[in-house]
Amino acid sequence: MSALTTDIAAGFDVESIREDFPVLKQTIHGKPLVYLDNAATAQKPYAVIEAIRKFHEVDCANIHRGVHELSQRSTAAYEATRAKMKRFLNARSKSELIFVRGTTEGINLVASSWGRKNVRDGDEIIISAMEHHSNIVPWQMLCEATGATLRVIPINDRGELVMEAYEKLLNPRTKMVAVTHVSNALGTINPVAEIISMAHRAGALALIDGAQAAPHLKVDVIALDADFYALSGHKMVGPTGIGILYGKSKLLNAMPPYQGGGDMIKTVTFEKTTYADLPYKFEAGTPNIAGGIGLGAAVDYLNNIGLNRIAAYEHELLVYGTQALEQIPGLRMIGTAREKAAVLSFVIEGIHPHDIGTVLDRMGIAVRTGHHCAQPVMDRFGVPATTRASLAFYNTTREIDALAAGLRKVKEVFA
Ligand code: 7TS
Repeated sequence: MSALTTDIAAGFDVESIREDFPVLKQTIHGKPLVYLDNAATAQKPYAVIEAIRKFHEVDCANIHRGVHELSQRSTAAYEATRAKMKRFLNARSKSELIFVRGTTEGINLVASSWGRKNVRDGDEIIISAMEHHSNIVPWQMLCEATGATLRVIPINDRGELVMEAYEKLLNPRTKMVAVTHVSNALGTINPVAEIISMAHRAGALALIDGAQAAPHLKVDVIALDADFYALSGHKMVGPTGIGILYGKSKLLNAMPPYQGGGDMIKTVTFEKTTYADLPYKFEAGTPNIAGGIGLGAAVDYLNNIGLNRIAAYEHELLVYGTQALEQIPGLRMIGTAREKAAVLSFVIEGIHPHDIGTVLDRMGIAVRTGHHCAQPVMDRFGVPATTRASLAFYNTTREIDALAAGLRKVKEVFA
């Protein structure tokens, strides 16, 4: 069975943590649910569910506008999350944290607002070959609109960025380097501090897609010196429809608004509108208030366990899972980076991933199959799709054993 050896992971009481997640207590097709699709979205603890319920039951009002008690309570709870996110990411100021729908909207905000102002014909944007579509398409759209060129850092057979190739791509025309911190399809943890400092030396800015990093490892935007950092609440045990874009205030201040509307203005006349200060300049309209409050509860929950302990425990799961799956004949792991988060993406010779996923589902095991919104990664490894088990801190070695047994069964079915 499991051998949880590291000091930090030892004493990690996963069984009591699981008690906090009601969704995990059910059976699917008569079998205990084994939820291994955490990179798509994480499950929510009672603390998050309760915070959202309390908002709707007790405090519900619009924010930033009422003198009445309920509006003041809602505003305080919503803005408390901004303060929590400031500490969570170690930003310098709350005003550097913009509430967005998620990572996708955060990246689109930068590509659209910063991009249209700063990128011209002949400029270059660098991304990598392991990006999620949400860190490819917004930059492609910017390039189409401006005449800039998209350049792509290649990846090696393990699924790591080829840093020498990145060095060669950088030049005085490079305006932005946008890469993922952790790959959703491969699990690779990229050396983002180095990537950012190389971008800065070339005179470019750097945006980091933190969708898969923020739930699994300690992020410090000052230590990284990231110019922009985007994340999604729903992947870090918070609700859907809420996320954070961090940006350095001097950059955000110089950017035009992304959307116009209520809450983002100082004064409006038909002749001229003046915009609100940060962060509100980028927050037009009534936001996802319940989601923002739920995200605050999620961050408290993660902090109570501790990101370093989460990372250590999940690493133990990764090692255990890699060993378990590698013993299955015909299974090929896609993504074997030396620095890796707990993502097990693989193909089995002769069996389509969708068939694997369907048979596993009948056993109560939830995995994702397909291209994981990272089609260029599939092309790079010459596969149409993979099966992906993505782990979280509430998963257990017992569940990995169930996955391995399930895969043996899949092989029998399709033998
Ligand atoms: N970037 C990365 C690295 C991601 O993994 C995802 C979502 C996104 C951006 C987009 O996040 P959103 O919250 O704005 O949708 N990744 C996945 C996945 O791996 N399976 O489903 C969604």
